[in-house]
Formats: sequence, C-alpha cells, structure tokens
Amino acid sequence: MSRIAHPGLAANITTAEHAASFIADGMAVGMSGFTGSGYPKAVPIALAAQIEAEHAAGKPMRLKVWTGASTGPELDGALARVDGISARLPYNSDPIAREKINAGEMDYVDLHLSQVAPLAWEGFLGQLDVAVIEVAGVREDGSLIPSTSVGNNKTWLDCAKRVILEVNSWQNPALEGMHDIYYGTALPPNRVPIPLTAPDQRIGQPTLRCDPHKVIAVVETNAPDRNLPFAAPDASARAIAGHLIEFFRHEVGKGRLPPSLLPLQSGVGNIANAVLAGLMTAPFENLTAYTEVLQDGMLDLLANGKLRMASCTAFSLSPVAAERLNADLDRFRDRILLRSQEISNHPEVVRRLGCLAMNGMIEADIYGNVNSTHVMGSRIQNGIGGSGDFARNAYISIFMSPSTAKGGAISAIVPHVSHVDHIAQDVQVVVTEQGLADLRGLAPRKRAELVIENCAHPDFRPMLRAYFERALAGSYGKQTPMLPGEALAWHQRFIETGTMRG
Ligand code: 0RQ
Repeated sequence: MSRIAHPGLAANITTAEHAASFIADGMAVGMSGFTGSGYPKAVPIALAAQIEAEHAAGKPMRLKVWTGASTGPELDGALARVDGISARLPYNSDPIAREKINAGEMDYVDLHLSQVAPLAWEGFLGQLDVAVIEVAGVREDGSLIPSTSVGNNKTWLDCAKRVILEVNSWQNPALEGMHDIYYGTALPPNRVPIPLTAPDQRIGQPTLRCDPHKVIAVVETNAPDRNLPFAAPDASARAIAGHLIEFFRHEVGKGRLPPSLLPLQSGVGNIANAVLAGLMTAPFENLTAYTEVLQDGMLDLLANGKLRMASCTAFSLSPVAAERLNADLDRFRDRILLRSQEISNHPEVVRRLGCLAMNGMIEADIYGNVNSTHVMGSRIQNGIGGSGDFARNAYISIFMSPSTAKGGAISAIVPHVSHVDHIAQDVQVVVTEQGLADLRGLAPRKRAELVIENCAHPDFRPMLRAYFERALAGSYGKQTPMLPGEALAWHQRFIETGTMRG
C-alpha cells in the first residue's frame, strides 16, 4: 500500500536523480537526519553524482548543508567525498567530512543544537533554498508522518523555498503517533513559555505541517538507517559507570535526588552508552529520560522496565538495536516521544525538569573547564552537539571520559584545556575510570586538588601535582593559579613527540 495518501503529492513521485536536479551550485539545503537516523538516503547520493559530473565538466558546484546533527554515509560521506559541501552545520561525525573540515577545505559552523532552529527563524543563517526531508508517510491532508528523527525538520519545511520529500517504506508505519511537534514557538518580543512540565507530556501534534505547493518532488525509498554499532563497554567504561551510579546512590541518600532520579540526558558515544548499561542493574526504578538521542542502553532500560519513558529527538541505535526496535515497536511506542530538537534540548525545559546531564568529553582541565570538540585545540572531532544545551541548564552537569587516550599517550586531565566548550561554571562533576570529582560549590584551587587526585591517571598525576604546585607558587594571581607559558605545553609536546609524557 502506498505511503503517500495525499493525491497531489502522490502525483509528484519522481526519481532521486530528477529531484536532485532542482538543486544548484551555491544553494543552502536543509536535510533531515540526526545521529544516523531519518536522513534522506537517495537524493543526496544522486546529488553527489550530479556534483561529480558538474566538476568533471569544469563547473563549480558546492552546497551549504544544514541538518539536525550527524547523518549517514549516504549523505555527509557521499557529498563530502565529491567535494560537494562548502559549509556544514550544526554537527558532524562523518570521517570524510571531518578530514575536509580539518584540512581547511570545508567551513564548519558548530552550533548548540537547540539554537539552530531559532537562528534559522530569526534569519541569521540566511535563506534556505531547499529542504530534503525523509518521512515515514504522507497523510491524506498532506501532513507528514516523521521518521526516526525529528531534528530540525519542522524548521526546514517551514523556512525552505522548496521541499523534496523522501518517503521511506523501510521505516515502521507504527512510528505514526510517536512524535510531538510543537508549533507554539514565536520570536521575541512575542515568545511565550514552553508549556512542558514533564518528560512524557505532549504539547504539540503528531505530524509535520508542509505546504504541498512547495513540494517539487517526492521520492520513494526503502533503505535502513545506518547507525554504527557501539563497542561493548570495556573495563574503563564500566568503572566510569560504577562511579556515577555510586554518586547517584549517594545523592539519593542525602535527599538531593529522588529515588527515581531526575530525567536522564545521555550524550553520544560509547561511554555514555556504557553508563546506561550500568543503570540496568542499579537500584533505581521508574526512571525517565529527557534527552536528545535514544541509544541502545536506553532501549535496554525501557525493555527491562527500569526506564518508564524517554523523550528524545532521534534514535541513535546500533543496527542490531534498530532492527529490534523496528520489530517490536508496538511494545515501545507509548513510552517513547520524539520532539523537534529545539524542544528536546530547550534550555528552559532542561532547567525546569532538572535533567541529569551526562556527556562525554575530549579533556577537562584541573579547574573543570571541558573541551568536548577539539583534539589538541584545533582538530575537530565531532562538535558541541547538545552538550552545551544540557550542561548549563542541568540539575547536575556531569562530564566523563577515560583518563587517558591514544594508548596512554594523552592525559584527558590537563593543566589547561586546549579548547573550551564548557566553562567551569557549567561543569559540576568530572568522572574518569579513576574516580569522580564532585566540584559543586568549590573554589578553583579546591577543584584542582580534587580533579587531580580523583580523576587523573596515576601516570600523569605527579606531573599535574607538580604543575599545580609551580602555579600556586608562581602564578600572577592566586584565584585560578596558572602559568600561561606552561599551560598548553602538554599539548605542544604531544604534537611534537607523539606523547604528553614528560
Ligand atoms: O578517536 O576514534 O580516532 O580513536 O576521540 O573517543 O573514547 O571513543 O569516546 O565515543 O565517548 O566520544 C567527546 C568525542 C567522546 C563525544 C566525544 C579521541 C579518541 C577517539 C572518540 P579515534 P572515545 P566517545 C548530546 C551530547 C560532543 C557532543 C556531545 C562527543 C575519539 O562524546 O562528540 O556531547 N561529544 N553531545 O581517541 C585526543 C583526547 C581524546 C581523544 C578522546 N583527550 N585527546 N583524542 N579522543 N579523548 C548528543 C549529540 O549532541 C548528538
């Protein structure tokens, strides 16, 4: 049975190649997609072929590509490989695009994910020419059934001059009804409170609005989302999870957290997933999640009943977990809500609900400033994603990482971060496999002692102590002791010698 119940849109069905031919050099294209879910699978590949042909004919063709967050190899990978992206926002984890960005060949605008839609509405990002949006179906009235991510789809559909739809019949029809799309946002001075006071509350409608007159092409696909598998939690990830769960137990004991905790936010990556796995056997029941992505670990928590419900903007599931969810969607559909990313990550809502924000990091410094994005201060890894949306507004803001990287050559605890994403005020707890530093309410010198003693790897701890003592003695000021000439010497040493070890 056709997934396209609107007669006008059904008459617009065409090939991916024809749809792609509407996109021209210099255009800004808003694509669906968020952490490997719900991105268009056919038009970007056809577009890449078109770009390659244009380049072969000596003609320029590069696009500005806007998405929800990361996508799949058929989108970022395909377009980056043919040098088809001049500028990319707001989050990328594709290795080919990453190389182009780090080679200085592609502009990358790394934004807080909650802010992308408002920036577009405000006109600060410029004109959006075309939206290319994957949906699970089209209703008779022309409204769209979203697929496995919502991301910025509502905004791209509203702002774009023209729309191309991909209707993916691989997506489970039971997705219909799982989404909550809120149309109550307005720009200042007319902005009103977001009326959401609980993670499971619905404040919008299940479908996306779309003006059928803007739709220039509809392409039918049948292709899976392509998320990457997670690594099984190693000893280090399990230790991090253990420290964090012990911390939550302690906070419940002190009466600072309820026994069912507060809505969980868990970031991307293997460590975040391992922490969720750790919650499977932890003594907390009736958990909720108000988060950005629903990972394998959260699906397991939903399946075993520990997690009552999860609100997110996208699935970020391994292929095995995606198949599992797809095969058993009826079991989960009333307990998962997918929202637009300006709502899933909304600072006002995160603050109101009191989320427990748990995000990965590249490195933290002794004062608790956190670098989530840049290796050695200049090479982008992924992007800030939603970590800043949650960290600043969380009830407790937690950052976690193994204490070393690259086989022990790099310390994740450093004298000074080589790039700052989260200032010390936004970082309350730092966790490594070595231990946990609860920095709430502490002044900088106390924070430094705790981070060094609890979180640094024993191989690097003496070096950090020695630096801190020299800084205490020789610093220009004593509030946040620092030796500017030495503060980034560890990174410089790594760049020159391949190790931070002295
Ligand atoms: O590189 O793959 O080349 O070996 O960084 O590191 O240890 O696999 O950790 O998967 O948890 O990711 C911060 C990147 C951690 C992630 C980051 C290298 C390491 C490896 C990955 P290789 P791991 P994770 C909401 C929240 C920002 C977005 C965010 C991230 C690679 O958590 O992107 O939080 N966060 N969003 O070797 C040099 C160091 C390093 C280092 C790690 N100190 N120095 N390299 N690496 N630490 C969700 C969304 O926003 C979508």
